[in-house]
Amino acid sequence: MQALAQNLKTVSPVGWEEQGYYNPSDTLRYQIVFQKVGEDTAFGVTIRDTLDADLDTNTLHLSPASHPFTFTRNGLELVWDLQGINLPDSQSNEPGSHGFVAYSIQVKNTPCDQEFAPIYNTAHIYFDSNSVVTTNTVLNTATWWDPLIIMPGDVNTSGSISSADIIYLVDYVFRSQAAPLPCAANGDVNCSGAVTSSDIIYLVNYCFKGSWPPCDIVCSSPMAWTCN
Ligand SMILES: [Ca+2]
Ligand SMILES: [Ca+2]
Repeated sequence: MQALAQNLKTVSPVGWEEQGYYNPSDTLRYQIVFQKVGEDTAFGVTIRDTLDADLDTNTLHLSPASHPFTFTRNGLELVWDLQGINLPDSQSNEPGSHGFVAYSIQVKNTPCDQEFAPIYNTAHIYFDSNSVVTTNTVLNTATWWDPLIIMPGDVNTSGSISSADIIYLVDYVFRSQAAPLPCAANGDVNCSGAVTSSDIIYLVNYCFKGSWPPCDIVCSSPMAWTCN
């Protein structure tokens, strides 16, 4: 069990909630830390990490590691080979028994009206010919439903909901003016899946008659939504 505890996968940002929600424009920074636990030096260490298919390999960037390595990528599988590392074991040299590799990557682009799939990541660490040590699994889920990006009712993406958004929506629905920003979700105030005159009525009722705020999904969030 000690070996498991010393061989970890970490991700930044961790994100919020169990799904690790994060802004899709952010870069995921993964680090794999390893330690030679026990009584023998590890002459070579190999780390294998298979990328989630929803990650964009064009954005893969290797970060500095604790020791020199050679790197190969076979499709989605990343392999760091640290032969000749001569990593001391934890009993003879605890401070020297640690190492890490790291990389950053972004999720594949997805239209902002669609949901992202969860991104799982686990690494496998091989010390010489010993059996594999499998790290913990980290989870991230990109989401456009970051209040900084998607705020139904804030049709013009000004950062707040006001009568200017009603005017913007009227111009779009009846006068074929500019579409809601950054995508239709901000204009789909009643979360029906489309932007129509019903959304204008909904927004008017909210702003001037104290009716329900935009979208149930937003109602259930801890954010306080006001029309100013
Ligand atoms: Ca606005
Ligand atoms: Ca709608």
